[in-house]
This record gives sequence, C-alpha cells and structure tokens, in this order.
Amino acid sequence: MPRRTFSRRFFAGGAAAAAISPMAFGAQTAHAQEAAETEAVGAARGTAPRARTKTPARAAAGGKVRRLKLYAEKMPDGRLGFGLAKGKATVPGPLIEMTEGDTLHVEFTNLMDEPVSLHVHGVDYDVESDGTRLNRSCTDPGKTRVYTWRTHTPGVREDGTWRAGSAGYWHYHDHAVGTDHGTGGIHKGLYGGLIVRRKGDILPDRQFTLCFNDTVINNGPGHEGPDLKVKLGDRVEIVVITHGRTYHTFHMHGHRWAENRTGLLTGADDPSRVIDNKITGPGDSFGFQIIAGENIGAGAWMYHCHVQSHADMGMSGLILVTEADGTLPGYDPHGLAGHGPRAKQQGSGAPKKQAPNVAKKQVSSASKKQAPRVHKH
Ligand SMILES: [Cu+2]
Repeated sequence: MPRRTFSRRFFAGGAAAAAISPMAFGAQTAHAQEAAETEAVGAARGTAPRARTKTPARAAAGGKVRRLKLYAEKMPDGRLGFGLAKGKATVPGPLIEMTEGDTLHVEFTNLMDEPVSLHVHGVDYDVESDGTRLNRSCTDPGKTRVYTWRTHTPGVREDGTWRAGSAGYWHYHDHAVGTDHGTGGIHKGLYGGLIVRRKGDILPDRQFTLCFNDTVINNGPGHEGPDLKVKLGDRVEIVVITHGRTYHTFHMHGHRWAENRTGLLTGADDPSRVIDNKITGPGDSFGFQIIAGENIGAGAWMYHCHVQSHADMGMSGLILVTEADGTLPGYDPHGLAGHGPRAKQQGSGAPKKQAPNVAKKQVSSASKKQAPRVHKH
C-alpha cells in the first residue's frame, strides 16, 4: 500500500480557500496513518509558501470572511471521513485554521446515505450552525448546508470583566451518525482539528493532528503509528483530540511544551507549567509546538498514551526526527524501533512471519530512506 511520503501544507488566503485543490490531499489515503499528517486549510496564512527562516513567521490579523467546501463520506475501508473534495476524505479530517476575527462559511455536503452534521467546538455560531438533530441543524443525505463559524478577539466587556478571544486548539466532529450525539460517526472517523490563532501567534513548519479515539489513534490499527516525519529543527505543531469513552494521557518522549493556549512560553516569567504528559478526556483538544529534536538530536522518538494498558494495546507512534540530509540515526526500519509488533521483530530476519501490518510498516519505513526531503516552505 503506498504510503504518503509527505504532505504539503496547503495555504490559501481569502476566497482561494474555496478553491482548495484536490492535490492538497495528495495520493488516496487508504490508511489512517497517512491521514495523521493532515492538511492545514490555511485560513490563517498568506497566499504564498513561506521560506523557512530562523525568525518564525507570525499570524497576520484576522477579520476576513472565507468559504470552504467540506464533504462527509464513507471511505472504501468502512471508515467515515471529512474531506475537501469528493473521494478525498481522511481521518482525521482536514486541519482547518482561522485567525481571531475571521468568519468561515463551511459549505458542507453529505455524500453518505444517512444524516450527518458538522459540530464545532470553541468558536461562535448560530443554532442553525450547531450541527445537531435536536435543533434540526444536520445535513440530510445528498444535501448541502452552510455552517458558519465566527471568531472574536479578546477584550473588555461593558461590565468591565475580561472576555476571552476565540484563539485555541479546537476541533469539529459529526453529531448525528449513530445516535443524537454522533457516537457512531465519531467512532468511525468523523472528526478533525480547528486552530484559531491570535494575531502575532507563531506559525509552525509542520502540522499533525492526533486523535485518541477510544483505544486507537486516528482510527489506525495500533502499535505502528501514525508516525510523524519531520526534520531536525522543524517547528512542529501537534493538535491532540480525544474522543470515545475513556480518558488518556498524551506523552511525548524527549520534547516538552507549556500548558497554556499555544504550548509556548511567552517569556521567562510565564508561569505556565512545562509538561511532557497531559491528561485528556473525551471531547478535549489541545495543541502545542515543539522544535523537533531540540537538545536531543535526530532520532525516532516515541509518543504514546501513558495509560499503560492503552499503550500496550497499541496507542503509540513515533516522531521520526531526521537529520537535515534525511537520515535517521539509530532507527532500523526493519522492526527495531522498539514498540509493538516492531519490537517483536528484533533478531528476526524472517519477513514471512510478519503480521500484515508489520509488513506494510516495513515497506513504508524502508521507503523513508529515499523519501523526498520533508517538505519545506
Ligand atoms: Cu489512553
């Protein structure tokens, strides 16, 4: 099975967002892992690719009105997904970005044979855009409905108290399939990330969405990812979503982040706790940025749920931090990475005995050696 070797973050400003190319999703993704590297729907970005510089780029002011087409469909393998074009659904769905002050009209088309909806967390909307059965804001099969998401900047209310802005690491999901709460839709993959930035927020080089959904990650098979391929020094942004029936603890090896809105300390006096492990429960989302391999170097670094039984069930993956030349020191793609089925391959040179998913993993891992240089702007 072909594995996507990289994905290009797709930036589209203004009305261009409505014309997002199917190319944004690259090859058909038949596997949940590939979809981990979700595409950013660049509402927050400029129109041109950004060169990588030592000084990070920052979000421009919001205030724009954009339109975006989004489709819900059943995927060939039985999962349900959101996509920017017909036949291009992924799990998670596309990572959507806005900046405080922006309004996004999501022209949502239901390609499935049952009602589905688009329900969002964190931003402002009317009940018509709530996306639930109870207030008749779902989308019937074959129909298109516009869900409008608004955002606002922080400020002082008339009564003198502080009103929070919309900025944050949020998410969207179906709220109709299976039950009135979308339990069946979420279970099968109808979820995605939403980032609302504040003017001046630091923009990343690479982005990933990871959803701890019951005891799987991004509805994948477990034990083998999704793996996040980046280069040493990349500013990597990870959006973590949790769904299902249980809580989790998201842990990343070798990297830490601040427990605040952005995951970045604002200065020496920022009192935010710096963590590498965070409890997260159904309906939660958070995000952060790290500098890949900072202070530790290139390598295959694990991330996993730290609820031990969940980790043992396969809730783990790797952030593969390569050197500038694309090499990955100390990483043996033939099963020596040390988790799940891969670990069991240690000392075994017998590919025939591998479980199918391991075989696939090895093929895809082997391809990393000649994988094109991870995309940069
Ligand atoms: Cu867990």
